[in-house]
Amino acid sequence: MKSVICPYCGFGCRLYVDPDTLRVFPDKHSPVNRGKVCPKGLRATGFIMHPDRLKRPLKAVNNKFTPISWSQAIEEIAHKLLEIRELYGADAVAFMASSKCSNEENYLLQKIARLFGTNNIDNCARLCHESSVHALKMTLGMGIQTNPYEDLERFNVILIWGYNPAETHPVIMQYILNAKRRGAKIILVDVRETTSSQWADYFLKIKPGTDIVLANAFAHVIIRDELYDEEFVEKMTKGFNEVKMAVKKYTPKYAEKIIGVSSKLIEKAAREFALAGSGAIMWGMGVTQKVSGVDNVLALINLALLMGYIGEKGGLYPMRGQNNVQGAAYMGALSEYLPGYIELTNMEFRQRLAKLWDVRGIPTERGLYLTEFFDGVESGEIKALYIMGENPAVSDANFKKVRNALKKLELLVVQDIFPTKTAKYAHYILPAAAFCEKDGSYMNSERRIQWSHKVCEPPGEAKPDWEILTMLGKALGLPGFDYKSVEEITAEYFKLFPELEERDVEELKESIEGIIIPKKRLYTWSFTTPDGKAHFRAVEQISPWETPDEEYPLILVTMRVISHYNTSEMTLRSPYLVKLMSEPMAEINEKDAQKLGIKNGDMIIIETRRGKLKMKAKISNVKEGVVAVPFHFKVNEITSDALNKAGTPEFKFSACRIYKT
Ligand SMILES: Nc1nc2c(c(=O)[nH]1)N[C@H]1C(S)=C(S)[C@@H](COP(=O)(O)OP(=O)(O)OC[C@H]3O[C@@H](n4cnc5c(=O)[nH]c(N)nc54)[C@H](O)[C@@H]3O)O[C@H]1N2
Ligand SMILES: Nc1nc2c(c(=O)[nH]1)N[C@H]1C(S)=C(S)[C@@H](COP(=O)(O)OP(=O)(O)OC[C@H]3O[C@@H](n4cnc5c(=O)[nH]c(N)nc54)[C@H](O)[C@@H]3O)O[C@H]1N2
Ligand code: SF4
Ligand SMILES: [Mo]
Repeated sequence: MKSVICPYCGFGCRLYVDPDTLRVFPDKHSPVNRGKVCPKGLRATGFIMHPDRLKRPLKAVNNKFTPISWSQAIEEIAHKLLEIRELYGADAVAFMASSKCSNEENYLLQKIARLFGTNNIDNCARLCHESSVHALKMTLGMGIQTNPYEDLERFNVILIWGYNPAETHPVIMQYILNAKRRGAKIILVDVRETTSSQWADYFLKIKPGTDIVLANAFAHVIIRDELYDEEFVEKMTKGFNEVKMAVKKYTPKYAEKIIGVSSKLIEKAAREFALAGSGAIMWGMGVTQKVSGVDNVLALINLALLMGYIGEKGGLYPMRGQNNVQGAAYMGALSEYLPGYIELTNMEFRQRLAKLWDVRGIPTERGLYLTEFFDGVESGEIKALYIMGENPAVSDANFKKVRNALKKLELLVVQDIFPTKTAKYAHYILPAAAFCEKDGSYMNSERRIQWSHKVCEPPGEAKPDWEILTMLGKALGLPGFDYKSVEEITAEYFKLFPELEERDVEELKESIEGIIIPKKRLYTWSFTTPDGKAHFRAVEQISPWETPDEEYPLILVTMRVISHYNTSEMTLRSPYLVKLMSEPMAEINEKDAQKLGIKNGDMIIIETRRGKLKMKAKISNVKEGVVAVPFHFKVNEITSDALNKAGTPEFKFSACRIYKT
């Protein structure tokens, strides 16, 4: 049996796959999943044999997809890309990398983009935790999770905010529940009761978008009652006084009116957090997918800094979503950073890259964010889009706008394992090998690089993404695209990072532990900001883009369920998982349902300023005024596409109305 890394979430479970039956078994020796697996992981190979798998390169001819040879497809794509560069410049082309693909594959695609001459390279981190990256970088120095999962078991309080791990990273629950068994307290903040909230000692069900008010109220209590770690604040941080002034008005009584949670519960939870002595803060999309996303994260970081819950005494856990979203970003598949989150203008690193890549220059201007690509098409700035393993026609906000833009492109290439909703608009579709059909390395949320081994052959003529990109790089005439094996690419990216420079690829392949970079636990002594201090940032409440009004009085919130995964291209083709949920339902509060005469199971229309969707209603314990819909199907037809400072859409707040059909 060969071991692979689970192709779903960013927790990074190691699984064994039987090559004959494709049955999956969790790895007992993995320090990550420790013998556990969730329902998706257990059926990780469920979609591999699906008849829809792409098997040959296809070209759109007279509105029909016609098979074409690999050599012809690559030659024609390269020719068109070069022609567009000649006519409009390199920035007329944009590339979407894939959080589903390996480090090597993401490294190659960003290398292609930058050697081609553009920083228009991005991945779905933009739709996800880029707000966390920006906030962590400006306060602590690095935009990454600070501590390993194992630390969760020794902290005395775990604050879980806008994050539902029991559905989205199920196996991490064993760490959280081990902590709870040991006596740690769990404080959970969400806008609805969730599978995770059943484990909370303190559950604060707030109104959507009021997170800063609550976090500032916590800070108010901590400062008012002098519970903060004076020594840590004095020696290790800057900006405390600004926060002290800013949170003065956020008394628990003031917060109660805005967030809809009693001041007593706010007081109790804040004191529990502060008096614990050590603690983790874990957060997810309820925090980041807001126009206030970056500031929401800053407000949470302030709480950790007040208590010194960082390094040994605590950790910040922006739990990464996709199996390799951390790796894609670390490999440089972001339009504002080079590999290792290095600034585009960092001369020393640019020289290192140029030497390794044997080129003179790399573009310095920030590229467009993935979420700006489509406006770029609309304005005529972007003419070609190369998409590897990403499905924006479903995953991006207000997807009618996205689909209109896709239609306008002079060249759209989609490299995927399935004919996705995005592929419908493609000029060329390239068939890729799936996770267990190729070798490569992946990085999980705790920054652990792990090797995933090839178990079986890809279907038909499908090829590993790194092979496809090697052919493309060569056809574009870029230097250094002679890779004969994936290991050669691993060895190349190892050279970019000081912690990996001396490491051996073979050693990584054999290792069950993998390698954590830059190190297991960050900030035990100092911070990586220019002055070595952590920086508080005072933040004020920011209103959502669309506030509810008479016409659209309710709030549409989107979220995930355990059995489906993102745009569900994989899970809807996995027979067992489809059985668990084949259609979405809209969760509404009992009081709202009564007012509107809606009963459990009734068909309703959800309408926003962008359109309507029909689905069944499910009466549940969501906050009054909230309509909560799983995002895996079609909800982005009607979501708000307002962006925050980090380029992330406000997927979790659209004004809406509902009525019975
Ligand atoms: N089963 C499954 N697992 C997955 C995925 C999947 O699609 N399916 N996707 C993966 C990916 S890419 C990611 S990024 C992660 C995401 O993992 P999570 O962050 O856990 O994902 P969500 O369910 O989108 O959002 C978390 C919670 O935010 C809450 N929320 C909404 N609005 C607000 C608000 O204003 N304030 C607060 N405090 N909470 C709010 C929602 O009710 C929801 O319970 O999951 C990963 N794991
Ligand atoms: N309303 C709403 N919208 C959201 C969110 C939300 O919470 N609410 N969450 C956002 C978040 S956090 C994220 S991360 C995005 C996710 O958005 P996407 O990344 O667009 O979603 P996925 O469904 O994960 O798409 C991955 C694609 O990769 C393909 N694939 C799988 N394996 C391989 C491979 O080995 N090679 C290649 N080439 N392709 C492969 C799959 O078939 C699939 O088409 O969605 C965002 N959209
Ligand atoms: S927790 Fe995540 S990585 Fe582990 S088996 Fe489930 S989906 Fe896969
Ligand atoms: Mo994500």
